[in-house]
Amino acid sequence: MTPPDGLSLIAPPVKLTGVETLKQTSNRLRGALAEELAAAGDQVSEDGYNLLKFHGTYEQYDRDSATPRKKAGLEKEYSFMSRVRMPGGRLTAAQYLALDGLADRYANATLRLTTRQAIQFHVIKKHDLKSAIAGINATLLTTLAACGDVVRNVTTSPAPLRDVQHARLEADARLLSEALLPASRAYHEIFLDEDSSGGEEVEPLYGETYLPRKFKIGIASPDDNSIDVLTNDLGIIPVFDGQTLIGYNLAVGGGLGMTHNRPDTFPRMGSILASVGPDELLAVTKAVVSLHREHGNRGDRKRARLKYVVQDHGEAWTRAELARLYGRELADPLPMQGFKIPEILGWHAQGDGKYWLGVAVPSGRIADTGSVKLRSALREIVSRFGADPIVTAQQDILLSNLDIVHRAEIDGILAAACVVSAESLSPLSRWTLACPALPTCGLALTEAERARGPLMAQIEAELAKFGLENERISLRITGCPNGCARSYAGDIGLVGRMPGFYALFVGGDFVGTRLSFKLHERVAESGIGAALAPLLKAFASGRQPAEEFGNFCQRLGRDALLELV
Ligand code: SRM
Ligand code: SF4
Repeated sequence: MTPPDGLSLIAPPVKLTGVETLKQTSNRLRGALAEELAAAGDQVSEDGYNLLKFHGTYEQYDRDSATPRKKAGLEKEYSFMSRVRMPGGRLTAAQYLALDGLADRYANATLRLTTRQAIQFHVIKKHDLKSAIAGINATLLTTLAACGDVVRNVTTSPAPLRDVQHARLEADARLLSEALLPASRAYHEIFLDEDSSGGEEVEPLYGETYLPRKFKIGIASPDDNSIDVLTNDLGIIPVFDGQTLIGYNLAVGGGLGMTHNRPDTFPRMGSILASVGPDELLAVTKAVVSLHREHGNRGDRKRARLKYVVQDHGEAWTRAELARLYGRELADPLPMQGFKIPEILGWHAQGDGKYWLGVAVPSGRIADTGSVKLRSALREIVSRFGADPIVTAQQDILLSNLDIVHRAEIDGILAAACVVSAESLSPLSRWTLACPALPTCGLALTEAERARGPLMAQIEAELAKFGLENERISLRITGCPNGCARSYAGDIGLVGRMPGFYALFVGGDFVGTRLSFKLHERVAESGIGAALAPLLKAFASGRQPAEEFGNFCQRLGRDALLELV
């Protein structure tokens, strides 16, 4: 097997962005981070901010208090968000309990499950950051490369079904996640006090400027596309004949972020370009990463993702160039079944005598809030019954490896904590994602997580009017166009446009194979239900048998939908 070509093929860009120069001059991501973290004060420098991302951490500030504090002549309240890299969202009970403890000790007493099966800590103070990260590493987890211009946390279908197919998904996610970590020991030196050997360090895959931008990998069985595999830079779809793996289909160039008023930026679903055999996954993945490394735009970070390489050069070129980097011909995509998304919340048999319980976590925020003691209930179940948690890309949690004899007791713990059971969730609530947005996200234009409840309530009221309250519809809410809750996939997308206003997207599909389109540029937060009402009314009366809402909107198209309004 020929490895990807060396770094000599990187074409010198016309004008590098500042981040490119920083990467190159940072001594493999070290910069002055160690000194900055040890220094007084609650902030790091701009270079420190950019380098910290590679180590899984963002500097943030409290957006709620920023304006009043400014008026009072005070500095913003700075803190840090750290993201734990967990391939496929898999954790042991002991790891979960350790993270839960760290949330009290160093963060804001919440654990935030992400849309990429990771866990985030918010509001870590600078003087606690090193201890928090050391604590995470003590559980044999890491924040390394959870953010930054590298391969991020690898996602995969979450259900802990104990069969050959699911074992393969998990093993592949772990393999790729581990193999594609940066080689630099900077993280271990800065956060874990590892002695520097002083030897020369090479980054065989990334080179000294790493990737032009983040790179995301998802691996999905067609039976469960809850990770939206086609929205990844590289989507991998294993194809089985019975229990035998015959190969992997490769979807290249997916990604969702876009920038308002930059029509040359857009969401894109990955193109299923080729397939490889069962033993070729790691080598071909390195080739796709190299494709990004060599051809991604290093002069414009807004247009630096692999999706623009694929879109600009075309699929035929991409496949040929990928084959060149891979060093051999690529096979055509294998025939595969259509994508599905099964229900995995509630109780399910794993197939090995054990059970898992899927628990809904609104916006992925594990917290004790008012009468709902979700965090305490999960802690009790994990510690008493040894459940190994799995974070889903729908921001929920699966408690695996449970004995069915404990079912009544576990259900009782959740009920006593006022946690809504899977059976009692409204279908809209079941399938709604919202990004963190305010107050932590520096890029948020509107609320998302905090507006999830009120926005859902508006839409549910309209659904009820048309007898659609039991309809399976996915809703994704983001506070800006970056699409962190995958707002351009799924049935309905609400995308923060300006404070109090959302762009309304419809016409994607529930199983994540098609992008939605923008129906309205700006809808006031209080008018979302009203904006959807005519569409829901027409859907209730004019849908085809078994037609889903997104497919209905797609069939009618934007102009016809606007006429309904
Ligand atoms: Fe994201 C930036 C949160 C999944 C596209 N994302 C951010 C930052 C770090 C804001 C920033 O750069 O300052 C957000 C931190 C907010 C906070 O307070 O925590 C943030 N993104 C999230 C999470 C936590 C949302 C969630 O509700 O769970 C997800 C963490 C995933 C993880 O564990 O790694 C998250 N982000 C996504 C996804 C969805 C996915 O990957 O499945 C996307 C769309 C797919 C894609 O990448 O195109 C996404 N995030 C972005 C972008 C736009 C990137 C682009 O190239 O267009 C940004 C902005 C950027 O990178 O400059 C961004
Ligand atoms: Fe922040 Fe925008 Fe991502 Fe929401 S979609 S977390 S507002 S970057």
